[in-house]
Amino acid sequence: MEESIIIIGSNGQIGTELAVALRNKFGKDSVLSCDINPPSQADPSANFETLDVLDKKALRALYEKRKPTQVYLLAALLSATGEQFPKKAWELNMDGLIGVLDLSVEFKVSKVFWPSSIAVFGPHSPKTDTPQYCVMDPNTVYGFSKLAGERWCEYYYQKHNLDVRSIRYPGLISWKAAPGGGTTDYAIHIFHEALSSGNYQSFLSEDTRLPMLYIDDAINGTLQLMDAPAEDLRIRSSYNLTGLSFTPNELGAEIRKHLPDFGLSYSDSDPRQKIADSWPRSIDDTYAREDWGWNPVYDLSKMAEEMLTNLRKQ
Ligand code: AKB
Repeated sequence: MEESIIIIGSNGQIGTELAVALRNKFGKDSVLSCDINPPSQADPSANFETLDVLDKKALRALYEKRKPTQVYLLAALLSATGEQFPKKAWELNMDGLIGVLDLSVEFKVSKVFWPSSIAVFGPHSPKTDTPQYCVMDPNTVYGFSKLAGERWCEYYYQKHNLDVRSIRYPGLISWKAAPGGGTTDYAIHIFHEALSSGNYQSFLSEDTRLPMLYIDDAINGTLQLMDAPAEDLRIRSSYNLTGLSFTPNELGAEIRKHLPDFGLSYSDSDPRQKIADSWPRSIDDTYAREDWGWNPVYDLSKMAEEMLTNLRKQ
């Protein structure tokens, strides 16, 4: 069967690269990218439509027109922006998801992908090798909207037989699209500043360890999960996933191997610190490894080298 794929929120960090991967896999005409804003570096041959996921009429019209077989819902406000606009974050992250789940049931979509996050964990979750199942008391709007979203995904799977698949992404590191208002964004800004000014002030403290993932691994993992036989998937809320864990200090030391004069300082009064302190330091992703063969390839040194090489070319 010919696939008809819609990516909603396609201009962000994940969508920009996932769209390319899906077009390579299924063909250009099979994939439609949608976002509330036009893309900044538009590929003229890529199908794109402007869409506000909260515009129910427009969303329905899109389903009617495209009859999607797969839907990727990526539109969301992330952790730091969500704290600035809490009601907006709840509305977008929740109503956007439920609108897509409802239409996907009605239009018999074969598979839906929706990203969750390590932000679903909170101050009382175990910090090291955080397991799939544990205490979860997120204290950001982003975090508890993602946790509620996970429950909705599992609910639609159980009640409506909708094949929803999801990953709890850690901080994603990429060079193509700018990050959008997250707590882990320092790990991207640091590369840009290392190359442009040779100095960076991290908004997280030197020893704040967070789970991270290089974008190529994240995209491959997403495709792997979407390809997995439905009966192999034990998790219908969202899979724990990780690639590496490091601190700003360790990342700075890695960058200094390429740029020995790189200067790194730390801010001591950024509200994102409190968010980072409530998140895991590392993640146990055994279920993803066992159920669909998750096996990331980027470690700290390979990731830093890729970031610097690609940003230098830009
Ligand atoms: C954020 O920092 O908000 C995101 C995330 C970990 O979900 N990158």
